Order: sequence, then structure tokens, then C-alpha cells
Amino acid sequence: MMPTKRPSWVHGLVAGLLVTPVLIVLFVLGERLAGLPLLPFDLFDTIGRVLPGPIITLGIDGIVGVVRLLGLDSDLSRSAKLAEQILALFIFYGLSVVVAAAFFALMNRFRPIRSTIPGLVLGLTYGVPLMLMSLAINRSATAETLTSSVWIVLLIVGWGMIVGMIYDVLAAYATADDMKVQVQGLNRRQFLVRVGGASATLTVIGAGLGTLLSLPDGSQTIATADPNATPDPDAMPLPNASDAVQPAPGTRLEVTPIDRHYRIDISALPPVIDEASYTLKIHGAVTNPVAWTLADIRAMSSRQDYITMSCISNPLGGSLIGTTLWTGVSFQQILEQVQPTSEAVALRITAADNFDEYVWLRVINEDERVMLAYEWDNAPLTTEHGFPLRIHIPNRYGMKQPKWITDIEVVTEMGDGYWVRRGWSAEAMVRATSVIDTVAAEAIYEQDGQYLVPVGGIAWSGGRGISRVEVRVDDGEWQAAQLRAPLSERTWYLWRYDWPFTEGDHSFAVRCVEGDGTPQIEVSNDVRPDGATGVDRQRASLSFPTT
Ligand SMILES: Nc1nc2c(c(=O)[nH]1)N[C@H]1C(S)=C(S)[C@@H](COP(=O)(O)O)O[C@H]1N2
Ligand SMILES: [Mo]
Repeated sequence: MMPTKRPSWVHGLVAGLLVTPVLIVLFVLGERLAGLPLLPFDLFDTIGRVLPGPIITLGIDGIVGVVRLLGLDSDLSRSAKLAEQILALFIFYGLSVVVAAAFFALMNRFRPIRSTIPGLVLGLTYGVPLMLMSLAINRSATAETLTSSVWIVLLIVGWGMIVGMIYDVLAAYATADDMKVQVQGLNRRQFLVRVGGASATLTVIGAGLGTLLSLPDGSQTIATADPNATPDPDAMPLPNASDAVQPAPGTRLEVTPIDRHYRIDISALPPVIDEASYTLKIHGAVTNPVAWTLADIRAMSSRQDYITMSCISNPLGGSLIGTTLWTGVSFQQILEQVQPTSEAVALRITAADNFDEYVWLRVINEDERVMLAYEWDNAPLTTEHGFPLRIHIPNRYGMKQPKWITDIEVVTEMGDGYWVRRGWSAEAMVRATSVIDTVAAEAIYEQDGQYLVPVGGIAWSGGRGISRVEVRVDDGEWQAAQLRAPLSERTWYLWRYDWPFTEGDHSFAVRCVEGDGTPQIEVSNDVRPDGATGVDRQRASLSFPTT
């Protein structure tokens, strides 16, 4: 075999490409099987925290764009979270490949003794900083901190040593005196192909295992109407159960099942909080600082409300909105106990994922409905939706309402929260919106010689009520829809309009008016910075039923 040059950085790149998938699969398996940190996610979250707002926005827009391009937007938050997780894996993959290439380049420059020592050094130099980074940001791992740290360093050192060994074998060709290599009778390319084959096999086995154990996810689908759904007989009757206005078939469910509620947050995996060691500290400009356990808070007098919440990035007619029964304690009652000083103006709320937001004390003092919530649908908040505590503030988009609350500081100066610092609306007041869910052609019926097609959907204005919903078909007049009584003054209203059917291709549009007569904004605005506005439209091609 012909002696060849020392391996170049390109060989390092190839080595990185071939070996890193095994590392990634091991991290995924560790998370699935033992609650160990999924390091690539920690790297991704760290990048997300430090990048400036406009770049993050570009990234999110890109992800949402791809998701919509693939036609997955009926399930926007789940698909976007999955896309985010996949992107996280690829970023770590790319970084590791670059590190391996740099390692090969350095090895050539310094021509050190061969063997695994440099690989060990590589693993430590790459692994220890990543381990420290994971320690700083990861709140989703349930394994012990020490175990987690050892796991990360061990895996990356193993990776480094394998990259080092590959360098060795390739370097042996350069000296051409390594009998081991000669005996195997492989050239460099064949050797790398073998490494790739082994890596691919391990990766496929690991990925298969991981799939069996279901992918790390945590996000849910949104509730869409299921016309065949039978009501849960154990569910408590809804407050508007006796309302005569029945939703048009195909309208979304009035109460969103929790496992299908949209989910938006800043981490690839949600933080996991251990109730046993949890306390909520309320401190700062107060005369009576407290540290409450969850049991303390559950023992206080509670309130329960049906509440619709929406993400400020919900596109017009989008799926980032849901309605749930919330249970918690009025923040007025909490303020009475901690006694803010006369200089206090706001709460600074910090969450386990380091998300933070400010709430004016004025808003709390004017509205007893501002709530520290611990239950959704009569069950403790799920990990994804903020266990153990989250806040609800009427009329605000979700971005103002931290989940996983760990600390509340009463402050004497207002500040900007996580998304406000990244360019979103400071007050994030909900803008009225109305949406067409269905043009229920299959539910056409005859009345007094006229065929009617039920059209239906939702209208919502935060907590300001809805007094009127109107539907327009093609270029016709705006027609009043019927309103079903809402579950509370803070939930969406279901509306229906029974449209006098005519055959053909039609366009349907909807608009609403708030409780006090303020019409919704009909001009189209993008979600940023204040939330989307505009008239939701649908097209439907209808023909006469052939029965
Ligand atoms: N701690 C924390 N709270 C958070 C967020 C977050 O990323 N971290 N996201 C906010 C945003 S932008 C929205 S829209 C709502 C979503 O709540 P959900 O995921 O339970 O639907 O949570 C809010 N609270
Ligand atoms: Mo949001």
C-alpha cells in the first residue's frame, strides 16, 4: 500500500460526521430511559437565551414557515417544538463535526505522540464546558446532578477518544509502517466506510430503541372538533349547558382537552419541579415575606374560572389558543398577606426556566381575577403547562403569564419581561379576534323550503366580552350570527350562522364586536409586536346534496 500524507481536517470532518450520530442517540436514550440531560437541547436553549431578539424571531419565523409549508400548522405548537428539537440535534451535530475537524488540524500542526491521550484531552476540553453549560440551564433532567454531569463528560470523552483513535489509524497510513493497518489490508477510504457502517448500525439500533420508548416531546395537539366525539359522562356540566344555541358541527371543542392544548415555551423540554422540595418565595418590598409550600397555597381559599388563553404569536385563525378550567388563589389575597410597602409598584415573577415577567400591582388591585393557579381541569398542572404554579392575568396574552413560577419579588420599579426585552408588546393586551372553524356542508338541512348550511367558530376579546358576530358570504351584507353563552366572561364565544345555501364556490368572512361596542380590528396585522388582527376567511365549494 502506498504511503500517504497525514490525515487532514477534512478527514476530521468526515470522522465527526460518522461518529457523532451515536453520541446524539446515546443522549436521547439517556433522557428517555433515565431522565439524564439531553445535552444538544441544553446547547440549543443556551443559544436561544443569548441570541438577540430579532435573530430569535427570524429563527422562530423560519421554523413556523417550514411547519406551515409542510402543512402541519393545524398542530402548530407541537410541530414547531418538534422542529426545534430536531434543529437542536443538528446544531450539536454540526458543532461536533467542526470540533473534530479542528482536532485533526491541531494534531497535524503539533504532530504529537499518537494514541488516545489527545483524544481524551479533546473529550475533556469539549465535554467539560458543555457539562457546565448544561448544569447552568437544564431544568428538565430528573437524574442526580452528579450523575448527569458524569454522564455528559463520559459520553463526550468517549466520543473524543474514538475521534482520536480514528486519527491514529489514518495517521498510520502516512508512516506506512503500521503492520496492524497493513494487515487489515484496508485503505483509508475503506477504513472510514467501516467506521461509518458501525456508527450507522449503532445509530439505527439506538434510534429504534428511542422510537419504541416514544420520542421526547411533551407538546400536544390542539383541540379540533370531532363530530363523532361523545361527551364524557363524568365531566361536570358546563355552565352554559342549557343554552339553546348549539355549535355548528365541526366547531372546535368548547373546552380544550389538556393533552391537546397548545404549548409555547422557551426550552426544548419543560422544566421538571419536585414538589417535595418546592417553596414559593415572595419577598422584596414587603413587610411580611413568605415561603409557601404548595400545600400552603392549596389550603387558601380558591377560585375557579373557565379561561381562554392565547399566545401573542397566534396567527389569525391559528391554533395557539385554548380554553381550560383554572383553579387558584386570587393575587389580591396574596398581596394582603405579604403586605407590599408603599414604594412597591410591581411583581417580578421568575420561573424555573429563567423566564421572567413583571405585573403591575395596580393591575392586581383593580382585578381580583388575577390568579396564582395550581390546577387545570381539576387536576394539578401538568409538567408542560407549568407545574406547580402559574399566573393568570385577564386580557393579556400568554407571554405575560409565567408558568413554573419559583420566585416572586415585589419591586419598586417596573421592568421588561423576557419577551418584552425581545421586542414584543410591553402590555400585551389581547386584541379581539373571530374565526371560522367550519362550513358544515354535510349538516345541511331544510327549513320552510330553504336549505341551510351551519357555519360556526369562535370570537374572543380577552375578558371584554363579545356583543356581536357577523358573517359575510361573498359580496353580500354582513349578517348577524347567533351567540352561544360563553363559559365565563373570559372565554371565547361559540357562534353559528345558518347560511341560506346556494350551490357553487363561496367565500365566508367573519368579524366581531366587543362587549362595549368596540369593533374588532379588520385591518390585517402580523402577530408582531402586538398580536394578529384581521378578518378570518374561508372558501368552500358547495354542491346540492345528492341523496
Ligand atoms: N416559565 C415560562 N412561562 C411561560 C412561557 C415560557 O416560555 N416560560 N411562555 C409563555 C407564553 S409565550 C405562552 S403563550 C404561555 C403558554 O402556556 P401553555 O404552554 O400552557 O399553553 O405560557 C407563557 N408562560
Ligand atoms: Mo406566547
